[in-house]
Parts: sequence; structure tokens; C-alpha cells
Amino acid sequence: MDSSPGSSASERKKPIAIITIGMAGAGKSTFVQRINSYLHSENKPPYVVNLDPAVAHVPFEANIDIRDTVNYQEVMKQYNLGPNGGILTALNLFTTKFDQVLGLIEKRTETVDYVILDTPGQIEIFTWSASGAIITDAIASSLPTVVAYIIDTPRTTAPATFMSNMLYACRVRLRLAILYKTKLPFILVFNKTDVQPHDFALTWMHDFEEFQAALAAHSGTRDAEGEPTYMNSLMNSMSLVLDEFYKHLKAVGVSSTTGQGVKDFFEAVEGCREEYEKEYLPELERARAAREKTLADAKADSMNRLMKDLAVDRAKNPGFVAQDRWDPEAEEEEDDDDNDTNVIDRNEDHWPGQYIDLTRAQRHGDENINWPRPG
Ligand SMILES: Nc1nc2c(ncn2[C@@H]2O[C@H](COP(=O)(O)OP(=O)(O)O)[C@@H](O)[C@H]2O)c(=O)[nH]1
Ligand SMILES: [Mg+2]
Repeated sequence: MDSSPGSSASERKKPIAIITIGMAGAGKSTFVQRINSYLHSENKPPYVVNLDPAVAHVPFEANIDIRDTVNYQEVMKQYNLGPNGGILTALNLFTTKFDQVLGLIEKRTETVDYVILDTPGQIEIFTWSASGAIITDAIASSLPTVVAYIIDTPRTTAPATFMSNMLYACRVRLRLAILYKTKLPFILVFNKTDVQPHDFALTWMHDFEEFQAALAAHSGTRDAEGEPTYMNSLMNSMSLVLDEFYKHLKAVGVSSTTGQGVKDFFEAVEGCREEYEKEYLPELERARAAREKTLADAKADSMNRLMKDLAVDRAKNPGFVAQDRWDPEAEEEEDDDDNDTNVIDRNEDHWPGQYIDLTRAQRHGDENINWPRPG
């Protein structure tokens, strides 16, 4: 075995998880297919998970496909739901088994460099649902994770559309930041550059004045009196907000059709690994420690109250206390082994009151876990 430092199996770099998110039709699945085939050509086949239950045709070969576990058509029928409710319910059902997904991924961590997740077409279903949050959390607590936010570049060339797309991306990022108290590494992927190069977007992101000029040049930004319209001034102020958002982002242009820019994407991913280790991981550990402390405090507090109640009780009933004393003459328990009551470490289980920590639940190897009820 190679004995040089840092080369032992345990110190092998963990795979990076790439979660693709984006509007319907932005090209998420095509992008996953492209990076999948790129990694195959680099002799680094990734582990691919399809989380879209409604997709008719997946252009890549998924290692895990939600459609093998839940039948979206059946779910719609059984629960009397339309397409969106059906996708959401299918995702919820799948999430209850996500510990198994993590188990399967864990088995591959020694041999795989990338774990890629494709999400449902409609962005809302993943980004604003509890299931999306649980899945993201489960992944991000076990692997370095980056979000690849896919943008339909040809459809975002109008300044107003550009702004609204960027604001949406910003909201998604904030949502993740609020959930995890920290910001997951985030890459804006301007897709379809074969149809529309993304340089305009980079210019607008890096030069606020250029963007304002583009806005002004666009018709409808001034009213009949030649004054800037409400929309125009609103967008001017919004772009100040976005300026802050852009500062902490990586942006790359790719064509999922031709493969152009895919290398740049993976360079950005490597940069994100460092960001994850430096910024995200310490926050994650801090949050976990805080949660464990809250739990320990709650235990200590209820123990204190119990002891106090007991003391009050006994003070009120001196007669009972006189009888209720430990008797050293009393017979010993017959079987010593029976005194070994199993103490269950709840930290090994779920976090009470939080949603389930699937990363840990998975280690039980027990299929019949009693999931806690919320509230
Ligand atoms: N020209 C071009 N079309 C693309 C590219 N990526 C995706 N598409 C097309 O965009 C449409 C939506 O792609 P899909 O991957 O299904 O989007 P999803 O809903 O985000 O998963 C399909 O017709 C794709 O062929 C690209 O890089 N260039
Ligand atoms: Mg898709």
C-alpha cells in the first residue's frame, strides 16, 4: 500500500454532491446527462440519482431512480391529485426512504468522485417543499455539496427577465441559507450557450452600470413624460440587492448539447469543495453541537424539575417518607444481568423535534424505524 501521507483510504477525498436546480425546461436533465458523459470520458463515472418522478424519459443512466420506488401515475390516482400534487407526494414518499439512498451512496464513497442529483422539472416542488429540504440536508450533512442552478440563457436576455431570474436564484439561495444557517456553495450555470452566449450575463453581473444602461435602453422604461417608470426604478434598486448576491457566486456558461464549458463547470465545483470545507462544514458542526447542547440542557432541565417535584412531594408527606426508605436488609435482585437496562442514546437516533436526521438513522440497519411524528 502507498504509505505517502494523505493517501490512505480513509483520507481519500469524499465525493462531491452536485444538486441541479432550475426552472422547468432550463435543461437540468440534459445538463446531468452531459456532465455524466463527460465524467465517463474522464474515467470518473459518477453516481447519479434521478429525483423527478414524472419524467417520461431520462437522458442519462441513473444509479438510483425515484421511478423505481414510486409510481407517480399511481400516486395521482390513489390520492386523487393533479400533476403537481402527484410529483410532490411521490417525492414525499421517496423521502421517507432516503436513508436507504444515503446507504447506497455511502457504499460508493470510496470509488466515486461525484454524486449527481437531478430534481423535478418544476423548481418549486424541490426548493419550497419539506422533502426538498430534507433531501438537501441529508446530502449536505454527509457530503460536500454544491448547488448547480441551471439557467435558460436564451430566455434571459431581456433585462427584466434577467433580473427576475436572478432574483429567483437569490431567493433559492437565501432559502437554503435560512434552512442551514449558512450558504451552500452555489454555481450559476448559464446553459444553452450554443444558442446564446452568456457574456451579456457576466457583463451585467459584474458591471452594475452596464445593466442599468441595458434597462434604460429597453423600451417601456420611461413613461409618456420621459420619467423613468416605476418598474424601471424598482429594478434599479433590486439590482443593488443582486450586486451583493453576485459577489459570492460562481458563474459559468455551458452548452449541455455540445459540451462546451463543462470543464469550467468542474473547475468551479473544485473551488466549491474548498468553500464547503472552510465555510459550510464548520457551520454545520456548530449547528449540530448547538442542537446537541439544547437536547442535553432540556434533559438536565427536566431532571431538575423531576427532583424538585419529588422533594416537594416528600416534604408534604412526611408519614409516607418515613416508610419509603431504602432497606439495606432487603433481598438482592436475583439476576444481576437484569439490572442492565439498555440506555438509548438519542443522539444516535433522530433529533427530537427536528426533522429526521437520515444520515444517522441510516446507521441502524433497521428497516422498522418508528419515525417521530412532527410537533
Ligand atoms: N440548444 C440547447 N438546448 C438544450 C440545452 N440543454 C437543454 N436543452 C433543451 O431544453 C429542453 C429542456 O431540457 P430538459 O433537460 O428536459 O430540462 P429540465 O426540465 O430542466 O430537466 C430540451 O428540449 C433540451 O433538448 C443546450 O445546452 N442547448
Ligand atoms: Mg428534467
